[in-house]
Amino acid sequence: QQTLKERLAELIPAEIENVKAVRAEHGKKSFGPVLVDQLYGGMRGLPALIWDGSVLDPDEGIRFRGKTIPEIQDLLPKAPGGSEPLPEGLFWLLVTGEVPTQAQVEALSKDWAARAAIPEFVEELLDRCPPTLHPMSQFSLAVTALNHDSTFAKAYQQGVSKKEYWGPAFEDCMDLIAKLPNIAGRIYRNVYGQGKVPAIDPTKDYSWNMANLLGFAEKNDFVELLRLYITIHSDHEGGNVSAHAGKLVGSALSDPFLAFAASLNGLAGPLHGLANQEVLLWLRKMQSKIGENATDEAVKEYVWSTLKNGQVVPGYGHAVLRKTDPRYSAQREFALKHLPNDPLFKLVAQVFNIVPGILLEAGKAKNPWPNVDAHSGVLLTHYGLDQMNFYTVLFGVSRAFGVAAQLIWDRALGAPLERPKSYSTDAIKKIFAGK
Ligand code: FAM
Repeated sequence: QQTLKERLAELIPAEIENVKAVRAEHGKKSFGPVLVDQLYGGMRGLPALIWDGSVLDPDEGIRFRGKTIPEIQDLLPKAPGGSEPLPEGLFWLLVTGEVPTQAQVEALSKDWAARAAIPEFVEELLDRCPPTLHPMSQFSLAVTALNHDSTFAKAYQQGVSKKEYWGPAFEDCMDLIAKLPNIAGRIYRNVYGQGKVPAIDPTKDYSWNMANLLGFAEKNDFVELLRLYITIHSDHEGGNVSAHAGKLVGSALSDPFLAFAASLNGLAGPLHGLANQEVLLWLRKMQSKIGENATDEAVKEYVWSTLKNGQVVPGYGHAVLRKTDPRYSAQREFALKHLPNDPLFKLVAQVFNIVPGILLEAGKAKNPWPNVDAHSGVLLTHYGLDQMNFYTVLFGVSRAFGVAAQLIWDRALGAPLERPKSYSTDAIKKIFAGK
């Protein structure tokens, strides 16, 4: 059966023509006014990017190539005896827009297992990091160092034609995804002292190997959780910090390793991917303050104290979403199925009943509902992965799927260097004086 690269090669010419036709017909049309506030306000809602892999509806949440998370869980191939989607299938869908066969997904698992080894100097780089260096900083420096063997960088130096950029970019993206488990696993074992990094098992899927590198492969439910986790954290349309950073840096023809390292540095921010660590820290701090089985009243008071201290309630709110994140709901379903009596799950449910009302009453957050990070740490903790400073590394492993898919298509469609215009406040005053 066809490989992903062969299928992609067939799809690219038609998409190039499709974009050409859309630009010919609509290229000179306007979305409407850009408001001065958008220049100061983080470009909220500013139409500025193209990405076909996923689109985020404020009320409905994410759709991967038009499919909701429940549809993905239903449609994508699963592991033998498993019920969660295999991330290999999600990557195939993001890249091609098509649902792959079981055999195509298995071929991807094998291809990534074959590409999984990381250079010895990168292992030594990680081994030299003090355990006090945050896992995300270690992650980012190791991914940057993979530039050493970049197929794209080499091809560019050899004068590859721009029509062929997508081929070496594809190879780098496959190598990137394939090498993340060994990097993440080494960081985990170095920082948390779990000893020697096991070998990749070429007969197993990506999530099983990721779980095994963390020492949790014998917990089948954990492997199933990782399959769901990597699937739902992979992509969240093009404008979030990690997706956009990757796209921006890639637009300078920095290779996918350098581009994804930029994504990781954005994901390491507490308002973005680090929120999954912040949520657990916040829950633990709350428990140490008001006890394990606190009353609703006590929880309410604690939430208000967070806001009064000028801090955000981690795991709640979103720049685009205006409803409960379906990525939260998917995790809640998993918890109801596998760990209904977990005490931390019960606390997350209690917080879910309390926080939105308070955020609404406080009246600032445009979205008072939980996002993906409100639930993820609780699931990982249940199976024993309770080192919360590592959580965003797992988010990063997953987000590589979305960023890589986008980098491949940007090179295939000849996406140009990104260069928006900036203004000084003096200029704003001059331009709009009296208007
Ligand atoms: N707790 C307290 N205040 C919040 C809040 C929250 N959860 N969410 C928003 N606000 C505040 C926000 O700080 C802003 O206050 P100021 O005017 O004083 O700056 C006001 O409400 C309006 O903000 P907004 O327009 O509703 O949200 P933004 O689009 O500016 O920001 C988030 C979106 C996600 C950064 C924001 O909701 C937040 O800080 N949430 C907590 C951190 C978090 O969970 N981030 C993870 C997001 C997740 F999707 C991801 O990327 N992994």
